Amino acid sequence: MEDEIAEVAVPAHIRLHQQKSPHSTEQYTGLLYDLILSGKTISRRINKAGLLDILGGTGEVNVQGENVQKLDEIANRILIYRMERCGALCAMASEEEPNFIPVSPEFPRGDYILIFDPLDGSSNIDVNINVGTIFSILRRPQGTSGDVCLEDLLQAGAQQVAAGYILYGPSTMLVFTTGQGVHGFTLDPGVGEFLLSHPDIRIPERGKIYSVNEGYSNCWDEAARQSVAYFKGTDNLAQAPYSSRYVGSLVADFHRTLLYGGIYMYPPVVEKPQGKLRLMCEAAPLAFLAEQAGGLASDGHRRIMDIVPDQLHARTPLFIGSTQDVAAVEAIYKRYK
Ligand code: P6P
Repeated sequence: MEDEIAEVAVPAHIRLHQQKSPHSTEQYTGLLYDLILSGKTISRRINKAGLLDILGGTGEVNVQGENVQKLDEIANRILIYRMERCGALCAMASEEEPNFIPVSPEFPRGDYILIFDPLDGSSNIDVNINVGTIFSILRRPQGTSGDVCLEDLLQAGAQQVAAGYILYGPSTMLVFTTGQGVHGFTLDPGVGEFLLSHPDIRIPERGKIYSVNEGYSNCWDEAARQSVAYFKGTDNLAQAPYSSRYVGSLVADFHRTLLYGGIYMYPPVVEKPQGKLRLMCEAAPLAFLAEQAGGLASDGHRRIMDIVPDQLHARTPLFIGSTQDVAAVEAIYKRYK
């Protein structure tokens, strides 16, 4: 059976699962194909980065106020160039770009909107730690046509038609959902295809690992402090302290949480009451995956998928992972409401 699973590439898997999805259009399948091709191209550039002069920063600062790493910019350019030609999109938005990108009329356009973080965790690039591309796919609102306006992009995560990430690490993995469960594919460089390696991923109801940057604990609100104390103590459902793991790349920390269970937390801090992570290109796509795998994603009070962004680069606190672990945090936040 193992060999049979390993031979299922993404196109065959999409055809199999898309039959049940309202988005089984050729446009949509083409969108996923070009997104996957972009991931393979980025993976090849990352694997060669140590040999070519593309490590390090460009000296520029992005819209988030973060230093732009060369591979950040390369990944951003690869995705924008390829995806504006895929024929399925009317607009895109990148974590690296201040404004959304309408697809030029010179290219075939479609009904989908792609939101992405081209290379999440980029501060880890120079020390060879996992980084990843996170993507979210929306449809343009029913009844709209022609040029896209910003309001067409500002949709709650519950409106996503697909979401996923490509994790560049010891192996390159694609994990995505189209609303029919969560499936993981591992890139076979010899074949040049992502092959099904993790069918129907389910996140354990409760884990044994918590993931948070405790360096900011003096800046957290009391609810965040109590939440972390819950996982470090014995008064939790496991009746034992959880292990602490924090890579500093959201995609890597989330991928571990998805497979092993537990919780990833990025609480608000005094100077960032909305937290650091972006709602549309980080929290919402991962929330879609978490829920499709049987987990939860919350800002402490609300389901991430219910939050309607008020701006393209809206930020949100994030508590995501096993149902029982996220529910425990929400119960603590309820006490401090
Ligand atoms: P901190 C990377 O910049 C990122 O957006 C996520 O990948 C990561 O989880 C987080 O920031 C790390 O932030 O404040 O702990 O360094």
